Amino acid sequence: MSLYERARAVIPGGVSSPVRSFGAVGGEPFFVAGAEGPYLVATDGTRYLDYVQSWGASILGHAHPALVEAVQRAAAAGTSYGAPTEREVLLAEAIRDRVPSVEKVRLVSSGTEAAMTALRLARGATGRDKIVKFAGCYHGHVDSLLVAAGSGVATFGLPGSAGVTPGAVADTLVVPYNDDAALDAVFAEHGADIAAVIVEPVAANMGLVAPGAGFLSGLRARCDAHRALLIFDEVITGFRVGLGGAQALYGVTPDLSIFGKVIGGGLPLAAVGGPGGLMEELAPVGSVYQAGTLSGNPLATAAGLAVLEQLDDALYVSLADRAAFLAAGLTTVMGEAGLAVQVPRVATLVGLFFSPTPVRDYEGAHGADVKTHAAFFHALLRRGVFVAPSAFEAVFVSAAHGWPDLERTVELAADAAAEVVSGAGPDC
Ligand code: KE4
Repeated sequence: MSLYERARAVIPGGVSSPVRSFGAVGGEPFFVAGAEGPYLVATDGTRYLDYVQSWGASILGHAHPALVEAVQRAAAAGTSYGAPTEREVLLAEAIRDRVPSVEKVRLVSSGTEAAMTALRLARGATGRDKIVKFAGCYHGHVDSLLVAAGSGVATFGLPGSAGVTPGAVADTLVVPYNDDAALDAVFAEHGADIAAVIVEPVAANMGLVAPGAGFLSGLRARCDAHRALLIFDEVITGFRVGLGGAQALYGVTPDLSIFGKVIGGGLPLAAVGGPGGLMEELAPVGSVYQAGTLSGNPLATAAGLAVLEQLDDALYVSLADRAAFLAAGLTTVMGEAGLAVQVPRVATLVGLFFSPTPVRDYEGAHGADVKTHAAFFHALLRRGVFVAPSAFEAVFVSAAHGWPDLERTVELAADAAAEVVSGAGPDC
């Protein structure tokens, strides 16, 4: 019996998160035995150049020595206390010191928890019920946000999810990303009832879709005009596109921010941050309840601090240069092979759409050729390069991806593209 068969005998789909199942691209997922730097090592010994990087968490690459040492040292002193520790203070201070809009931080264990907390906080602070989200943006599997979400749901084309009740989404308004007119209409009709707008300031769960010129500043202005709160979901962009996240990159200040992935160094840690007055609406100071047994976990805070200590402007410049090289290389070799692709880039984030035209929203993303994307995914995988097993994710370059790795990736992409065009690859 294969490991995958054993896994499916005891875990739904054999995976702990749906996108890992390769359901969107076909074939069986490989299982990871270990990882180092830019590489994953599968249980069969195959080494893959990894551009998933735990969905963006491993910005330094896998098993960075400083991170490993910090977690090992923390583990030797216990794994969880259920009592406050200095490292939670240090990590909260490190986030505050890097993100001007953040005066106070609540640590949680996942991006979903952070999104859920931010929504409840916005509703509690404003006394309003409605939340606006954007089609194609994914904020975790919060019941009220699983409506035309991106990532797993978008990949499987589910309009929402079974098990989410009409009541759970009754106060959720969904508008197309980059659509100012739709936003104006929803504010015109519901403005007085809107507690908050939650947005991925750079969408990375419908593939990579950048905010159009003025989109984020327009969102800020509309929220101000209607006294709604603006929540930036920076679970991917936070500490990824730059030290201050997308809010620094675009110069737009949200009322609340949520972070994850990078700040946990691959351990379960996420955060909600914002102005002190607003954040103190949270229990135990305020009346908005929120809690978590493992929140601020001592291993996760050790990992997060170890990562943040390594992140400086020079690293982001270098990361953006590598992302730019990869984006340009893919654009060239895929075009030369005769594939119609869009390879958007936002700072250190790269996307890949099999589309003749640029993608600006969820509808455009779903107009892309997911069949060719799947064929290309497998052609790359056979050549030892692992990108997201979904057309609706981003490509993550880490600080461990050296120039030779990137050059090799472009060469292999050219070969994979030629195979896809020739139709010579095996069916998956
Ligand atoms: P988690 O609950 O999975 O830690 O975070 C949810 C989340 C929130 N906000 C954004 C912008 C996110 O991208 C995510 C989760 N990202 C996906 C991949 N794009 C996680 C991968 C998975 O679901 O396995």
